[in-house]
Amino acid sequence: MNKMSVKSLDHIAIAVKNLSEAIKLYQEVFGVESTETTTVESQGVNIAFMSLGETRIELLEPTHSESPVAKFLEKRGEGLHHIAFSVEEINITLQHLQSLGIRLIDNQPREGAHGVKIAFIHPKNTLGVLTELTESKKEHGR
Ligand code: CMX
Repeated sequence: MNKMSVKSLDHIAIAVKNLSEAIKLYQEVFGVESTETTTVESQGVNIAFMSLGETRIELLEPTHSESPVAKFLEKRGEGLHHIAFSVEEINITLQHLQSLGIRLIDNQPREGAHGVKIAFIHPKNTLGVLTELTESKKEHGR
């Protein structure tokens, strides 16, 4: 691989204090209809995914006070938490980024919502924006 090939913007994630209020805001103010909620206990988050055309908004609510998202809310308040790019082969992409000297938070993929493989790049290398890679394969449609 000569360069990283991002397939699409999978989602934009926003950290929120109260998931049901945030969903309500998106439904009532922005008219977003499709909402799916899930919990990723290993990462301490309740998640709402809302489809918006080809991409999605992901609302993140901490499940407990030690969750990384709880710490984020304490430090920075509600707001943009990360963006996520869809890639086909996450392991190959991570190896490629390492070969370029890009600092990763996850050297190996971890499990995200719905068991999808994800990995975070250190925000120092991505203009201060926490950036997630999410493996997109035809079978799970992401
Ligand atoms: N935006 C910008 N910078 C951020 C950040 C954010 N959201 N979160 C952390 N950082 C910065 C930190 O300030 C820190 O900077 P320094 O190294 O300069 O101190 C650096 O990034 C590393 O952060 P950390 O908290 O020290 O690192 P951890 O390894 O403890 O945490 C992280 C890694 C960021 C992935 C984790 O804190 C986190 O946010 N986890 C939640 C992940 C999440 O959103 N999961 C749901 C995904 C589900 C899915 O998409 O399927």
